[in-house]
Amino acid sequence: MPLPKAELHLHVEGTLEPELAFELAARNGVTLPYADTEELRKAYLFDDLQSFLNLYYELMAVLRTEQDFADLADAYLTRAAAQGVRHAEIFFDPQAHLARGVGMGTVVEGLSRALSRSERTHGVSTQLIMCFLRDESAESAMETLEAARPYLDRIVGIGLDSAEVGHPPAKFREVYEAAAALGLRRVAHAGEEGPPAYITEALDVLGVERVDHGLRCMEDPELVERLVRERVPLTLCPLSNVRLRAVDVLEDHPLPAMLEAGLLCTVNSDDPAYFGGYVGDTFHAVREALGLDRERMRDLARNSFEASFLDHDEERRAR
Ligand code: ES4
Ligand code: ZN
Repeated sequence: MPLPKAELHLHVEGTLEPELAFELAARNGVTLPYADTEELRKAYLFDDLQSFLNLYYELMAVLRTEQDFADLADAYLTRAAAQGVRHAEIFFDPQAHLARGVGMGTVVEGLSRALSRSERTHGVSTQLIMCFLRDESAESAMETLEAARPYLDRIVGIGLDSAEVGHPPAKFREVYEAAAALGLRRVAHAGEEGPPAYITEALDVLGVERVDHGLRCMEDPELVERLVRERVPLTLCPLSNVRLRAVDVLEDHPLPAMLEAGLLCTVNSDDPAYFGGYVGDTFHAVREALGLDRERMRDLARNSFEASFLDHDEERRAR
């Protein structure tokens, strides 16, 4: 039996497996510039965050209807449930869809179709986190928040993702303030490719309560001390870090040192179709590569519930 766990860093568009990409392409009359799933799978090799993002955005062209988004989410939930996930806080990137003429309603209603029955069909509770693309403008983020207003009963919080370097958190101060005023929870990617100062800025300027990745905090001992003291959760994605070359090999991942430092670390899959594993596969890989014992693996599973947006009663039911 896999350890029961929560997944807190998962981009639903990053769960698009080549097989489903071709199925949706055929259904929607979209032509992909790849002969078959094998050729597409070979394109899932990246040098860095940007080369991954280029393919990630290109393949989204196959997602057009509510049913496409429902099928995508349902395929993820099926795999996640099989790997012990009991609760998933799922990112989506509305701007990438709005830019292609796919409306906010199509995306949210489609995802909700799968998410609303997930507890019953998969035993997985779910929440949705709407991410802003940090390489788009602050005005665009604000317009996106406006477009989401009719759907906020389905959205627990906001996040910030896409190309990090050159797009510091402070660029999004206003939209984060507006989201906070609407009662939304706040997280942001920081310290994946960007410097430790972006982590500090996400905490101080955006008021995030959880940091996505946060890997590069290890370069700043004072920041580590603060994250430990304030018990700020980090949603680490070790397989993503290897595939996007933030670390050379999994054996070099700082996760053991981060746990040793007392950081509230969680382990997540990020974009599992692209990075070689869902969250159970990721737990298995870090245990093998980093020699973590059973107790450390249990800590990681426990941390995932503590770092989630579930309240204590919900947490107890999900574990
Ligand atoms: C992402 Cl790994 C990663 N980093 C930043 N933005 C993203 N969007 C999807 N995956
Ligand atoms: Zn991510």
